Parts: sequence; structure tokens; C-alpha cells
Amino acid sequence: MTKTARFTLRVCAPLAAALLTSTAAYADNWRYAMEEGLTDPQGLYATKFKEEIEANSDHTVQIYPVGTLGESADAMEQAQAGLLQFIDQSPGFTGALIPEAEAFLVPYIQPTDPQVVRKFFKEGVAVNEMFHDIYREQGLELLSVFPEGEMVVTTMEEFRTPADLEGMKIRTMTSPLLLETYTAFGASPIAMPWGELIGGLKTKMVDGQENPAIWIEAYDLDNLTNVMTYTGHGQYTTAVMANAEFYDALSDADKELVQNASQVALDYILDVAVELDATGLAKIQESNPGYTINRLTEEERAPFKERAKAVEAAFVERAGERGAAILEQMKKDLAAAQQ
Ligand code: 6CS
Repeated sequence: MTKTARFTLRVCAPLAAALLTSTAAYADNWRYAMEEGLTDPQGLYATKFKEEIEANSDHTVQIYPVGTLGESADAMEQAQAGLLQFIDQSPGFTGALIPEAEAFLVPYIQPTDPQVVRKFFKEGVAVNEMFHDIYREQGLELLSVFPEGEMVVTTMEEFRTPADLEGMKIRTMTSPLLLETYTAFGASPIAMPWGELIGGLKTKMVDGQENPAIWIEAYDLDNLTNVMTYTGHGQYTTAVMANAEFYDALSDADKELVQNASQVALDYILDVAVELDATGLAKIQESNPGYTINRLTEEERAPFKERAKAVEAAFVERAGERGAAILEQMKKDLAAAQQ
């Protein structure tokens, strides 16, 4: 071996190996799946998160929008298996895996007034302190929880009472509490993943569904139904998580990077979220002036609230003491946010 070759092997090979190692350690590509498109609330959060990570490190974040990795449940399996590092999945789907997450679905517990919503999610003890360890049990590091707007029901026929809902087939997301909710409300609910809803409405397999106004407008659900009804019973909530094993293996600096990026994205989306309902409604009114939009009065809401008590009981039965404690805290957080 020549002197030059020996030098190359002795000095350059370890250097190249060190460089390769440091590249692997400091410039990873993190995969992030979500249930929505880039211009929807989850996409706005994810884009902000990606920008923060990429501006403050050599890492890159690859976002997989709705439809690219299968349905919500498929993406969750991939996140739990560590194939994805980050996932945005809403309690409307997570409830099947984590019963306590259904606290966000119990009717007439969540705020709907935009300013109250912001305070409830930003300062609420339940939202910010009580879910972390519960998600950990499923191998998930919970990073952010945020709202996407008041749940609104779209149907073919008007309804103002539980009796009016009789026989109406309402599509819900797959968390069991949503089926219990619409059964209690008098309807005939059918749980299905997002990918089947538009076809379900077109083929009349279902007569209606619930979602926030911003989503109804974005995916044309108003044009597939005749009436949109504000019942005041819920707020669409979503959550962003990391695979816990991946998160635990990060350096302290990278953990801080992820936490900071989550906080920046959360602060941003909480400001945007305050405007989502108004934006969604205004767009529907402009693009679909003939669409009937009903807002149930307090009097009309009363029988739905009465029936919601059975749903709350079903939640507590499944989510146990921890679930009951979360619900009680949410009620206190709501009262505090309303002041
Ligand atoms: O109804 C659904 O399934 C969807 N709704 C929203 C607001 N986001 C994603 C989710 O899949």
C-alpha cells in the first residue's frame, strides 16, 4: 500500500464515517401524517411545525396529507409502529383506542363561543395536563390539542327535535361515543372513515353527517345536503402526537426543538381557530345562498341536552375514574374560560 493510500485509510476513513454518523444523527427526515389537506387547520398547524423544525435544525419534515397513507386508523397503526414519527389524529377516531379521549366528544361539555374556545384550549387544565400520561400508555407523546370549530350537522331534511331525527342515517367518525350520541339524539348513526363519507352521501347510504363549517365548505358537504343545523353540542378537536419511542431517543436539544415547534404551531393555530367558524359559514353563505342554515334556540336544545346525560354516563362507564376526573375538570375549565 502506498503512503498516500495508508494516509487516506487512517485519516480520511474515520472522518468520513464520523461525518456520515453526524449526518444521520443531526439531519433526519421525520414523517408526519394528518387527516386533512395542507390548507385545512391540521395542514396549517403541520406546515408551521415543519417550518419551525427546518428553520432551527438540519432535520426535515415530510408531511403526508389525508388520503396518502390510508385512513386515520391506518396512519395511527403506522405511527404506533414507528414508521411515522408524527401523527395528527382526532379524538373522533382515537376514542376507539383511548376511551378517555372521548371526553372531547361528550355533548354539551365543549365550548363553542370562539373566545371561550381559545381560553379553554390554551389555559384549560384538562386539555393541557390530564391526557399526556394516558396517550403515553399507547406509545404516543402528546404534543398539542387544538379546536377546528363548532360541530354542525348537515342533513337532507330540517330537524329541531329528537323526534325529527328519527330514521335519519347520520354518519359519524368511528369513536363509539359518537354512535351513542346520535342514538341518544334520536337518529340512526353509522360510523365510517372519512374516505367513505362523500360516496355515502351521494349514494344515500347516509342522510347526513357532522363536521365544523370550515370543513363542510372545503369538502363541499353543503352541496350534498340541504340543511345545516347548529345544535351547540360540540367542538371539533384534534391532537398531534409523536411516536413515544422515537421521542424518547431524541437528544435533549431535539426534544426541545420538537416542543418549541409544537408550541409555536399551537399558538398560531389557536389564533386562526378563533376565525374558522366565521370563515367557514361566510364562505357557505356566499357560495351556496339557497342553503338552509338553522340555529337551534336554547329551548330547542334543551331535549338534546337532557339526552346528552346518558351519553356522559356511557363515557364514564368506559373511561372510568380517570375519564370522570377529566370531565369534571373540563367543566371547571369551561366555567373559568367563560368568565
Ligand atoms: O369527518 C371527518 O372524518 C374529518 N373531519 C375533519 C374536520 N377532519 C378530518 C376528519 O377525517
